[in-house]
Amino acid sequence: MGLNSLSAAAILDGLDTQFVGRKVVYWPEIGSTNDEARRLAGEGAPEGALVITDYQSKGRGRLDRSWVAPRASSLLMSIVFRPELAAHQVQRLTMSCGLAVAGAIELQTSLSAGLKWPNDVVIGGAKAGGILTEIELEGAQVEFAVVGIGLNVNLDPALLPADLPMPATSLCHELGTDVARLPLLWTLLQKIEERYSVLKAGQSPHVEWAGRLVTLGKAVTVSATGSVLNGTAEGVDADGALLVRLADGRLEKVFAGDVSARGLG
Ligand code: BT5
Repeated sequence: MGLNSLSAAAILDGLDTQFVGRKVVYWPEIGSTNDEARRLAGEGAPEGALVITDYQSKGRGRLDRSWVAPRASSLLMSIVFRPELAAHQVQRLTMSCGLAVAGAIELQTSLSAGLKWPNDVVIGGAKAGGILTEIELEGAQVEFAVVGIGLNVNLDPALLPADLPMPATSLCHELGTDVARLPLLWTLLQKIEERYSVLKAGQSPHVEWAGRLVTLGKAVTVSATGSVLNGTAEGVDADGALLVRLADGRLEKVFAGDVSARGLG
């Protein structure tokens, strides 16, 4: 189990990055890694600072939804970034990290990973992970961003609440065998660093990201705060907004919400 046990020393031992994860804080248990990373970022933590844990008592998704993961079953982590992005561009960071998660899964396992707008990692139609990006603003610019990643590695989906809106899965559940978390983490941090460099050079990853989205080209229902749209998911723009073609022919741009393929749940 050596390659499955998390600690700061073990993480640093196999890490092959310049800055992502170079400052690492490991907690056996914490409220939410996003809260702790935000606190550290506010105190001046450098880009790439990583907070990682084996258990969260207050793991969060968007809109105060909870993120549930039995102890040591997952990768639960948050990374501090200081990107030169305007607030409306911050989904670029979520897209980059989503692509990094999908890439790391595919490098470390035989699975194929997809993404679901705006922040889910899916395998075979079920949710295997989620990303929660939170920002602190300085005027209209991002002062810092914290990207939280929850990835179900050796998690038994039967232990999650029964009423999830989308079925859940994990790498282990799909493969039928446990996956060591450290090599997966090392690959993931490396992929995140690579993708972040491209982002910093001013390029949005939206074209590649769109290529991984499982709902594009499908009839979808999009629920945003206070409204529900039915249409066809046609594409995404450079900032990750979903472009939905409505029945009357209009193209609607959706910045935040949840999407489900109609008829498929
Ligand atoms: C997300 O939100 O998917 C983002 C999840 C981010 C979690 C990480 S863990 C490390 C860091 N620290 C935190 O506190 N959070 C981040 P959203 O799209 O809103 O989806 C949340 C919904 O996913 C919940 O309402 C449940 O329905 C479902 N869910 C909860 N736990 C799950 C799990 N382990 N696997 C699959 N689905 C889950």
